[in-house]
Amino acid sequence: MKCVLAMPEWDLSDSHTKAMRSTVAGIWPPPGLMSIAAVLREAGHDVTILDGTLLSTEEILKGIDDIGPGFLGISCVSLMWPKARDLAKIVKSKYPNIYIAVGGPGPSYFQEKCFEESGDIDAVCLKEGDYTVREIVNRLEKGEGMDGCEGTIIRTKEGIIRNPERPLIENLDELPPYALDLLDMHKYRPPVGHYSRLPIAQMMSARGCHLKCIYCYRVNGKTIRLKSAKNVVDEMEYYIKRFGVKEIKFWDDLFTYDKERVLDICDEIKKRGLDVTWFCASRVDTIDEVMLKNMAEAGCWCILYGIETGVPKNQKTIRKNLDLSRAQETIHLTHKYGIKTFATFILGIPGETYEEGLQTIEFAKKLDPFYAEFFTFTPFPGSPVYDEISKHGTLSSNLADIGMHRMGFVPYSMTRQQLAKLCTTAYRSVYMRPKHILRMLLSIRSWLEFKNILRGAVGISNMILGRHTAESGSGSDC
Ligand code: B12
Ligand code: SF4
Repeated sequence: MKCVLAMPEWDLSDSHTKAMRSTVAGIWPPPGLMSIAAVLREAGHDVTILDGTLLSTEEILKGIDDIGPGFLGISCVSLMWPKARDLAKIVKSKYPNIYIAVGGPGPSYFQEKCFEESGDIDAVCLKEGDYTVREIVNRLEKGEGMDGCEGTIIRTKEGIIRNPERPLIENLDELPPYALDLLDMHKYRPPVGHYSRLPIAQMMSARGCHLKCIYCYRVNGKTIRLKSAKNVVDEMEYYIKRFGVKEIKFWDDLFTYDKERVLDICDEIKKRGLDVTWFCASRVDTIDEVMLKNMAEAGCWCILYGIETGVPKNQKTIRKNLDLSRAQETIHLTHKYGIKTFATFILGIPGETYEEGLQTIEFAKKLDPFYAEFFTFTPFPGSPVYDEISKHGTLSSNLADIGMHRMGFVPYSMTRQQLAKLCTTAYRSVYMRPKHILRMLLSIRSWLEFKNILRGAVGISNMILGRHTAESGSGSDC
C-alpha cells in the first residue's frame, strides 16, 4: 500500500530563537519516521517521507496529491501537536479516504485528548510505532478493521476505542536500519558542535532509560533495551558503505550503560577498519579510562555529558544524582584521549536561587568542557514533574514555549529577569575566556571546523548581547 509519513511543517522559529536559528541551530532528519519507514518497506509497502522540517504545508499537500496514499502517519512532539492536528484537518478535508494516524511523543502523552481536539484523525498510536504502523497498514490493505490493533486508540462508529497496549520490542536487533535513502541527507545541517564530518547518520543503539530525571518524558520505556554490539556496528557499516556516511551521531541517552558492550563495539569498529567518527552521550560517573581509550581509538570524537547543575541539592531535585566529584576528572580524562567534550547545564531548576545558578556557571568554568550549552529547565509533557509543575514555578500556557530553547518555565525561587541574566552570564563567562577562545582556534583542523567555529562564535555573541528574546513574547532562551 502507498503510505506517507510526515512531520508537520516545522520552522526552527517554532522552537528556537532568531539568534540561534541564524547561527548555531541545525536540522536533522526525523529518526522515528525513518525507522517506521524501514519496517513498512520491509513489509512490502511503498513509503514516502514528507518532512515538514524542509517542506511547507503546501509542499506536503502537493506530495500527498502526487502520491495518492491510503495511509498517512503524522509524527509530533508535544509542542508540535497543534501543527499535526492542523495538517490532519487539511488533508482529511481534501482526501477523506486517507486513513490518518498520529504518533510520537506528543500523541503518546495526549492520548484520547487528541480525538477531543481533532475530528480528522482515525488512530492515535502510543509509544513505539514501528510494528503498530505496520499492522495498521497491513490491515488497511486487507480491508480489515482496527479492532484489537495493539498500541492504538481508534475512532469507530461506536466511539473512541482503546485497544490493548503493544509490548515494547524486546529484541531491537530485529529492526532494519533507518531508511536514510528516503530523504536527501545533504539538505540537512546539524547544529554546531554536533558533528565533525559530513555526511552524518543518526543512530539509537538502545531504547528506553532506567534513570528518572524529573523533566524528561521517557517515551521509549522505563528500562533500557540494548542492541547487540555486532548489530550496532553492522548498522554503522551499512550507512558507511551504502550512503558514504563518514560520521554517526548516537542519540542514546547513555551510550556507555554497559561497559562490555562499549568495548565490543569499539573492537568491532577497529577490526572492520571502518573509517568513521562518532558522537555519543554518557554520564561522568558511568565511564572510565579503559572505555575512553578504546572509544578514542575507534573514532569517537566527542562525548556529551549532561552535567545539568553544579549544586548537589539541585542534582537531587532533578533526580539526576550525578557524582559531581567525578566530573572534573572525567572531563580531563576525555580530553587526554583527544576526545572533545560537550557539557550541558540547566538553569532555573525548581527551588534554584540566582546565586545557585551562578554556582553552576562557576562549576561549568571549572570543568572547562570544549563545548558548553545552557538550557532553561523545561518540564516536557509526560515528564514526572509536568503535572505538578505549579508547585514549583510558572509554566507558560503556550505549548510552543515548552521546548528547550525558550524560557517557558520560571521557578518561584528566582525572577524571569534573573533567569535571563543567568543565561547571558553563562555564555559570556564560559566562552569569552581567552584560554577557551585560544583552545577553540587551535583545534581547527579543517575548513568545516573553521566554518563551525565561526557559526558558533556568531551564535554565542548574539546570546551574550542579549539578542535571544523569543518571538512568542514568552521570554528568552539560553
Ligand atoms: C533525536 C531527537 C531529536 C532530534 C530529531 C527529532 C525528530 N524530528 O524526530 C532533534 C534534535 C531535531 C530534536 C528536536 C526536538 N526535540 Co527531541 N529528541 C530526540 C531524542 C533524543 C531521540 C529521538 C530518537 O532518535 N528516537 C529513536 C526513534 C526511533 O524513536 P522516536 O523518534 O521516538 O519515534 C518512535 C516513536 O515516538 C513513534 N513515532 C514517532 N513518530 C511517529 C509517527 C507515527 C504516525 C506513529 C504511529 C508513531 C511514531 O514510533 C517511532 C519508532 O518507534 C528524544 C529522546 C528519546 N530518547 O527518545 C528527544 C525527544 C523526542 N525530543 C523532545 C523535544 C521536546 C524536542 C524539541 C521540542 C526540543 C527543542 N528544540 O525545543 C525539538 C522538537 C523538534 C521536532 N519538530 O520534532 C522530547 C519530546 C517530549 C514531548 N513530551 O514531546 C524528547 C522525548 C526528549 C525527552 N526526553 O523528553 N529531537
Ligand atoms: S534525561 Fe534522564 S531520564 Fe531522560 S532519557 Fe536522559 S538520562 Fe534518562
